[in-house]
Amino acid sequence: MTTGASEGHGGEHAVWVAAAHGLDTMFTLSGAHVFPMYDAAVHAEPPMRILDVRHEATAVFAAEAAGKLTRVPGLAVLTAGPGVTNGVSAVTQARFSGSPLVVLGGRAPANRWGMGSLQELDHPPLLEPVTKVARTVHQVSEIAGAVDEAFTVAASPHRGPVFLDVPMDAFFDKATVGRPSPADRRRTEPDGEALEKVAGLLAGAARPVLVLGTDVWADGAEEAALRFVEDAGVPAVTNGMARGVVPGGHPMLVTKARGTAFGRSDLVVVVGTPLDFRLGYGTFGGKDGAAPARVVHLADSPDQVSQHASLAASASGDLTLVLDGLVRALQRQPHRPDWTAWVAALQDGVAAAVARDQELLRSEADPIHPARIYGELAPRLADDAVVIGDGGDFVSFAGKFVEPRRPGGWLDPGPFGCLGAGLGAAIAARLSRPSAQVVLLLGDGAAGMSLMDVDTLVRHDLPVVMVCGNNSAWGLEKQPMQMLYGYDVAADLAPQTRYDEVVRALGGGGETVTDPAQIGPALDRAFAAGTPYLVNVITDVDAAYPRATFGV
Ligand SMILES: Cc1ncc(C[n+]2csc(CCOP(=O)(O)OP(=O)(O)O)c2C)c(N)n1
Ligand SMILES: [Mg+2]
Repeated sequence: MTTGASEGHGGEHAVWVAAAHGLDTMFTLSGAHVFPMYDAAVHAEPPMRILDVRHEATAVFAAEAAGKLTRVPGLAVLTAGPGVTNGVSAVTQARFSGSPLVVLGGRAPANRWGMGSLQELDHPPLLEPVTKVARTVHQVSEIAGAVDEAFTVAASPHRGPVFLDVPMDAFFDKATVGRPSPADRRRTEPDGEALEKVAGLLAGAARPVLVLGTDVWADGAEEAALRFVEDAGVPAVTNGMARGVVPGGHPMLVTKARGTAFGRSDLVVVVGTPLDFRLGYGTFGGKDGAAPARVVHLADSPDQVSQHASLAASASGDLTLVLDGLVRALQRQPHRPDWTAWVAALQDGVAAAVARDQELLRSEADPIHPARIYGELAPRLADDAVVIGDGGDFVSFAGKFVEPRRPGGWLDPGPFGCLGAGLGAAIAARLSRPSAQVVLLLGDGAAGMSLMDVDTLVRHDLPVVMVCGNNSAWGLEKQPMQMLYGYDVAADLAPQTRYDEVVRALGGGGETVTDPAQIGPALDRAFAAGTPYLVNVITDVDAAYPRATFGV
């Protein structure tokens, strides 16, 4: 649908449409090929914020994180050639995580194509494998429609990135176009028979477990998911953006007993996340002589249902409709099994894990054990805190020790596992959740990939608390190499680098901590600082995360 017709250049068309889709910010790094986007942002009513960063990866990571947090596709604007290629890893991360994202690239002018103008690169073939759609918009008159479609496609299940580039001559050109008004979101009904079958499997299960993943949040099904957990009485494990859907401390949250839950379950129902390495490729059960578990996969769209796992049942559609439909189908089952003993056993497992964790969380070890940082941080986090992980072992410890109390506040790199997303995600979090605590957890290795964008936090007055777990190593690679070869190379970083001094040099604040008793007070100063502030905690390189899988 379109409303009214207005004259403008290509950038104006793109900005009108982005604003109509709810956008108030573009993430970018300057280049003449995309000047029309800036001119349009400056003159828009109200103006669109231009959040200019120091590396295009940060721009795209920020737009991806904005998409994850707000559930409206984020917008990154990249200049032609190296601007676009610098953004490719972050686009790929969005593809792997199903994050709604629109990337608009500049492009060398069509009227000189083939003559060797600056940065003349045909981007879509590079982007095509890592996006839902990647194409060139050739005419100024097509920009509004193409951008409207890009936002719609990026936001439709299964979500992901869309890439468009616009030749410079078309971008600067003028046309009169109607302004598209975004189509209403359509919800796909799941197949009723498929839900009946899943309900039958649940009614016949003795030890069911529910797994909730990122798409539960992305699809807006967090309330339905909690209703399902509470009405059906199925214990749940959460991962990705679904962490917090079942709040930390909730009696049905058994993430801390996931080894027993997955190992002894006879029916695992996985919702909104792929059956990948994080979930043992969809093989569960078999612990202590138990039979293999049956597996049900519920996804936001048919192409997300696992092709490799052997499934007892599956369904796809809008995840609220799926989960509410399942509650009703379960109510129609003649027998509802009694899962009390199973749930109680898992709750005992959770209580035992919580008790075991206490020792590490309070560790007085010197050098500092990374767990102690979370012993200090977790009690200081408000319910609406946004916690971002960018690193190896340091972030794995966070996954173990930080249990969010609300959904949509946990940002990890997802299955693509790309280091360097941290500063971009922190920028987006600060903008999307203006009054919430924003905490960025950085491995020292990861910190090196995006720390220069503290400059962006400072220039745009975006206070963020950064905590660097500084073990002077690429820890998550050092330990496996030791295990495999008995030695390691390319794994050590300079000892005790003062990343806090880097932040201070860029206009923020920070301090280095070597005494476990000083972590808490340093965090209090960081939260009170009102500026970007990095607490650089020197940790024990030998305190490796106890890992069951390396993801292959
Ligand atoms: C872009 C990118 N490069 C390399 C890797 C491989 N990798 C995964 S974890 C890791 C080590 C991270 O080190 P650090 O951030 O210091 O965290 P630590 O494990 O030491 O706590 C590396 C190099 C990756 N995941 N992403
Ligand atoms: Mg490290």
